[in-house]
Amino acid sequence: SRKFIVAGAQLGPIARDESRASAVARMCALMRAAKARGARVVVFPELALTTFFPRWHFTDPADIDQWFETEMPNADTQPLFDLSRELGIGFHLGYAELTADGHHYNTAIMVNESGEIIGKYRKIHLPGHFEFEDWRPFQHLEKYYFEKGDLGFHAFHAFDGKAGMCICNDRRWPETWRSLGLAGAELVVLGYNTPLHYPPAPEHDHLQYFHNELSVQAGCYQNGLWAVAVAKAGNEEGCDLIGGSVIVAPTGEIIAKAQGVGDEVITAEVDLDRCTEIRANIFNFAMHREPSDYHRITAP
Ligand code: CDT
Repeated sequence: SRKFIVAGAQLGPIARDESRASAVARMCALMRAAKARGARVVVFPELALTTFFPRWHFTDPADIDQWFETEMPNADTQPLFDLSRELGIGFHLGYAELTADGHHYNTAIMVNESGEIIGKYRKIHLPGHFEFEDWRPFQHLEKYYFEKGDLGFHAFHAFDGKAGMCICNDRRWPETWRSLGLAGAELVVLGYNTPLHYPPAPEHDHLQYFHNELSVQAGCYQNGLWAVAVAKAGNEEGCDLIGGSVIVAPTGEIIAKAQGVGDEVITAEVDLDRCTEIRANIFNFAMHREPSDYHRITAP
């Protein structure tokens, strides 16, 4: 068997004026707590270094780029990489990436137990809207700030198995999970910033936690893989973000769940060999998938 302990490190709110150094110090404390519980890898949320800035409309390029990282690691995040190497624990981190040639992405990386980056993903399903909309109590301008990710969905060798990544809104799309499942991912990690209030359809507000679990549990079961899904949670600058970080088994069962909306570590033992229970049986892709009838899924 390939058993090890995974951790999710949910973050409570990060204030607009909170420094990256402060957020990183909080994450280092959570990394130590995860290691103390025996974790081999700890998963941090989407855009974990700053407040969720797409809730505001910035127009000056300098005001926009202040939220982005031009290097990874950099001076602010180096302590995470150093602690990873010192403790021998991997981590997953979401951040806003500005490339040398001027592209803006909502990005996540996977780092191994030696503090080395072994995988990178750029968010493909960007939710929200392209322009400022004055009727909203807060903005969700991901389509304005970020370009669609250009790295695709893929799985890479990590932790004696194959891991994959997606980010927040990606988890709601079955195509994300199936793409990662077909790539052979056995463990999918993701972070999210999900407002409790959804202004275009407020009648769904009470379903936000349910839809988070529904999406992750279905993705795991239908593809026979493990997932760690981790929130940035709590009341951030007047906007409530859901918590509910979960670790989910290939059976679709939730095996660990955060209790609050603050900084909190959850852990569970995963056995990557258990993916076979699903993949060799009900979702044996080679035997039972019928892609010749799925053409609408990839048609534009
Ligand atoms: N960060 C992110 O993708 N959040 C969205 C919010 C809903 S769409 C405005 C999500 O899918 O959780």
